[in-house]
Amino acid sequence: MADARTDRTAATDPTPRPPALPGYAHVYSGKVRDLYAPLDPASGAPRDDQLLLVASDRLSAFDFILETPVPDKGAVLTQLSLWWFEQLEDLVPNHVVSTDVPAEVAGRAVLVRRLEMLPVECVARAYLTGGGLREYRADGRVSGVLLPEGLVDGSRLPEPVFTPSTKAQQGEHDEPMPYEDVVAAVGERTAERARLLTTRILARGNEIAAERGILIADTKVEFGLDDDAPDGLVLADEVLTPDSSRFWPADQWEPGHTQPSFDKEFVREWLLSPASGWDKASGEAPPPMPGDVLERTRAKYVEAYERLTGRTFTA
Ligand code: PZK
Repeated sequence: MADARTDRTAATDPTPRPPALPGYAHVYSGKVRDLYAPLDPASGAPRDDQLLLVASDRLSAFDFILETPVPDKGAVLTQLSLWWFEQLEDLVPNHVVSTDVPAEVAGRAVLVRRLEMLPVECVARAYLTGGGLREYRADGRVSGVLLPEGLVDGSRLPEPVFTPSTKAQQGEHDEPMPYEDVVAAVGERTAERARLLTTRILARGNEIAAERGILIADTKVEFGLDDDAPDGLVLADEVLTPDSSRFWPADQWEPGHTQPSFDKEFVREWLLSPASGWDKASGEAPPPMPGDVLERTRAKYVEAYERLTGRTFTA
């Protein structure tokens, strides 16, 4: 996946770490998001049935968290994810409880049902690139699924393919996970349901996005278990955002080479250009983003939200 990787964060990390939120206990932080548990007002103890998912404005590129936050990125991705949950409601129930959250994180946090998460990254691919392309070049298959001959970087697949991966520890990259291992981990019924739902979510996402000039090459979703859900699976985390998916501009789609990223094109182009003064191979943290690169990058996130949802983004 585009960013299902670990970031080498500089030893002197200037990124503000998760803010204290009155009424919440910090549980965990990922690369760009923070997880809290609401405190029970009566006992002061963390609730065990809910979580607060907070999206920051941090951006990762080439496995680094850039020190310059992108204003409103967290809110744009949160609002986009909420919109997708609605579009997918007839396919799968979701974990959202409420968007009534503390003012400090308004617009970029969601209160969710705490679920028992599947120990699998559920990935589907609609276009061939990245790790999927490497697998195809080795043996004509992705995640065990035989594909037609002659596909190249960026080719559209006949239909979305489920390519699950392991949930890597912080500091590690996800590894492809054979479907049999998913079955062994969660059982045949749940594995089959996760496969079907993940590919349907990507297919539905592309039906909607294609009309708006965006291709969704691949995506990663997370499911939780819930005995009360019709099929036992509940869609969790964020869904069909540029952080969990590869978004490509449809008008520039041209199989045969690496496709430009809808959201990170300007950052990557600047980082690789002499203008940044940064050497990707150096292992050093990238320098702060110049104002124009920052503004153009912010505009791409807002554009993705507005094109997909047909709504105007208001911070
Ligand atoms: C859960 N993550 C990933 C997200 C982070 C890490 N509904 C849920 N129930 C239980 N656990 C999770 C969820 C969800 N969603 C999600 N890890 C656990 C994650 C945001 C910030 F630091």
